Amino acid sequence: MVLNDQAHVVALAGGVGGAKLAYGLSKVVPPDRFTVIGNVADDLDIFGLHVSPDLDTVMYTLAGLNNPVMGWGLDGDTRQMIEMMGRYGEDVWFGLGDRDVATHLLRTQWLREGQRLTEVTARLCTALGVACRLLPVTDDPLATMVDTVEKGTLAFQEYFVRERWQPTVRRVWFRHDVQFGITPEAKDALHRADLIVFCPSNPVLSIAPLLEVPGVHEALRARRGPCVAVSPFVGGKAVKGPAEKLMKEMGLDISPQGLVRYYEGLLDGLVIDVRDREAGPMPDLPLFETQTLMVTDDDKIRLAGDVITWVGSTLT
Ligand code: FO1
Repeated sequence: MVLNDQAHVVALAGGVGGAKLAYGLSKVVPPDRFTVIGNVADDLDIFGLHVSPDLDTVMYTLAGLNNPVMGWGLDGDTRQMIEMMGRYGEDVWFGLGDRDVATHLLRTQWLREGQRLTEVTARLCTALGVACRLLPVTDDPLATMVDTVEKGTLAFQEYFVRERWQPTVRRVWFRHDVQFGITPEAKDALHRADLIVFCPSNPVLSIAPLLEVPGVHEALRARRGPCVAVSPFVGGKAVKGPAEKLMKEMGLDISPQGLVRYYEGLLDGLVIDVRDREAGPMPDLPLFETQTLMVTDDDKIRLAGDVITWVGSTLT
């Protein structure tokens, strides 16, 4: 790796694409120098449990335990609990695996005992052998809300899972208390970062909620090293999920130039897929073209290594 061996790397991640690059980075950056800051705005309370889907997707992926087909949930998990809920007549649109429930039971119990989500996440990660740090961006309540044409205002998981992201999106906004903010741990990680990477997560649904938290923008603007994004688009299309559909509905430009504009001057460089090298006018900042599709673990590690090497040779 060309980036100095002592460099601290922070990844901003949410969802499956973010977790994949986070996994790759965890294999090329020493664990004591690598931190993932995760989205919590798609958390939900269901059946009395506090579920943090994005933190869990990253945690399971870093632990090598994720379901490789869906990208979220645990590999080999079963659905007996949720089937029994169905027999009781419950509307089980949000699928919790039997072993996955253990994570939510413990998280819920520890939160009720007064531990912060940061502490709870650290305990879960340590138990699963995750050596790097995974930090929720905030310990305060934060919820992504989606205003749709057909179904009115929906909570994030209602839009994403129950309605299978089919309703037309008018606006995405965030519900939170007046007082909310970045955790001291996430703030410290951003301040010490020599490189910040926006993972190829959905810009509106995964990265924007992180940027929304008071303290994050300020920390990014005061960054001491470069901040780069890996585009979530390949050949002008989202690899998975609603990013392309939703951004078009919101009138946002999904080209590399549009992505740089969406991140409002926070980027020092952008990584795009080779298939997007002709995708309209290119932004006026350093660009790195490579294969960004991550199917195998080798793809994730290769992309992470390429990003680190490019930053080290071009931006530092
Ligand atoms: N995604 C689905 O499409 N359907 C589900 O039933 C579902 C359940 C689920 C349970 C736990 C968990 O950690 C994630 C789960 N996800 C499910 C994924 C999740 O909704 C999304 O990946 C993220 O929230 C989007 O970033």
